[in-house]
Amino acid sequence: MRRKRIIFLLFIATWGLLIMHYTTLLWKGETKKEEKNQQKILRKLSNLEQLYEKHSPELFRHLTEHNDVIKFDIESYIAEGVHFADPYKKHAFNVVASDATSIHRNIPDTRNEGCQDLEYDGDLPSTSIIITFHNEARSALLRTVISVLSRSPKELIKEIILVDDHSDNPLDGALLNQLPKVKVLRNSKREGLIRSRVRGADVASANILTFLDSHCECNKGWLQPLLQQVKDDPYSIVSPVIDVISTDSFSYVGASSDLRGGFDWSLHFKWEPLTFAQRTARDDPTKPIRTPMIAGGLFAVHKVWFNKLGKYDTEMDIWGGENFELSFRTWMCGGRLEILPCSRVGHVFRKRHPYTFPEGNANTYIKNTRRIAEVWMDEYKRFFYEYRASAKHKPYGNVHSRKDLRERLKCKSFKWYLETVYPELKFPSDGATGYGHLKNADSCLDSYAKVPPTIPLLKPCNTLSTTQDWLMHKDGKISMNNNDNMCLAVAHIETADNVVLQQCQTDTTNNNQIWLRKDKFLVHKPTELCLDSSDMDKGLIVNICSTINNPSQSWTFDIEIT
Ligand code: LR7
Ligand code: MN
Repeated sequence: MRRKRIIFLLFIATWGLLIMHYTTLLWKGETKKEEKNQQKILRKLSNLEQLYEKHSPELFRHLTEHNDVIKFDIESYIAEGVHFADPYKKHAFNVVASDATSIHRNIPDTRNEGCQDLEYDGDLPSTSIIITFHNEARSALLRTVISVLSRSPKELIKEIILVDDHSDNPLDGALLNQLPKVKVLRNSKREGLIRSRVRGADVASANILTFLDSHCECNKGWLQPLLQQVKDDPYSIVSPVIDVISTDSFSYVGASSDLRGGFDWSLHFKWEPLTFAQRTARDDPTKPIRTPMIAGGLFAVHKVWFNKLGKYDTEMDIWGGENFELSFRTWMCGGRLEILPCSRVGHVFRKRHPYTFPEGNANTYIKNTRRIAEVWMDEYKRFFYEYRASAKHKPYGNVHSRKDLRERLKCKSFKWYLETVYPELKFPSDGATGYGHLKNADSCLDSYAKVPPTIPLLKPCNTLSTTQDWLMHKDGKISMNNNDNMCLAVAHIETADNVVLQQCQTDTTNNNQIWLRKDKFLVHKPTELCLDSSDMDKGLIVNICSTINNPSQSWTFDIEIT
């Protein structure tokens, strides 16, 4: 019995010893692993510290002052991004080159020399940086954020808001939460850059919002000019000069600062060189350049003004057009757009969209641009539809709330914008000098019947009617714009009676269809009589031109090009 007990006790003791032994071993192993990890992290940290100290004492100071030093493992963050055999496939730029390019490198200071002497207020307001992204290359996204941190005075960056527009990998954004000042929001579904920016702007806590694309690199001193200008003129929306980061090599190249933003009638943005006159009028190359349009991705704006102006049209999807909408709205509703030559930010300009458009690329662009044309371009939208005939039949949703906004802000007309802000925009070169309704008092000339000779009538103006759409050509003919090839003429020149519509003639010796514009009069060339609506029981007539301002002889087209 005793022996049995002893054996049992020995058995228990052996087990105990064994368990103790293995626990120690396990514990040791764990600590080893832990130690290894620590060492790995330390190695990385010291690498990073060295890297920062060497390349960017400024950034290093910035990050260490922040206390949450460099807990961020840049190498693994980038390495764990998605990589395809073709380096251009996923991002439409060379991601291998981006990955191989230091996250914080020296780039040329591309500013005009005069910029270095400029001084800024010591109490500039701070800003919230808003960057939206969808499947951005990790190295490009990180470089954007690091360049903001390292090349901006610390106190001027309130926060960096990253809006992850439902990227495939939520970690692309989430991991960046560890960086100083960074806050990451993620959309639960793909919204597109417009709604994403509004989401970012709505949570921003600084008084000034600064938007950037997710593949940028802020250059030395980029922020102060933007903040100073918005501080001095809170109604201005300001952009940096956008330098070029090569899609192939990722080298950083300075762009010309003698450019401003413009567009064509199909609503495509383009850079335009300043005219000779504009350049010579600029005595100081560091001064802001007024621009009819901004490229759209990189700009600073006072938050109150951004909100009052109506943020963005959040019914626009994915990509495109929002910069037109913002630019027209800003100018027409009392603001200004400027490019500041002393602020420089690099951007990777791509040749194609690397992401999908759930409704199709063309449909989305047409929907977005139609919304702009319908809300902001007044009678000039006809030129947009002339250039994009297919747009006329594409759905664009409901624009009531944007029209209400325009009403509420008492915005000026598109005509004002063209005349005052963008007189350089050429009209379509179809040789017409007058377009649209031909108005007399409150009525509009209407050609209803189609069989010649037709007597045109005056009817209530109707914006949808194709029988009220006229063209006055350079040669003096006034024709219907519905391809019927019908021209205004006097029925019998000898008796100078009714005005009718006839088949347009190419015979240049016959000038019965030729009208001359004299102030508000339309003078029939051969008879020198004026188009007159004083006796509409009879129909439209020509009559002796009055010397006083006679309403029945006063005619206006929607658009007149002089
Ligand atoms: O669905 C999307 N969700 C997003 O968050 C699609 C895009 N995005 C992000 C994207 O990751 C990027 O950060 O939105 C930003 C802009 O998209 P890009 O880079 O594909 O656009 P872009 O540089 O080709 O286009 C220019 O025009 C756009 C019109 O909608 C926007 O205004 C962009 O911000 C704008 N970029 C610039 O102004 C930089 C200079 C380019 C020029 C000229
Ligand atoms: Mn971009």
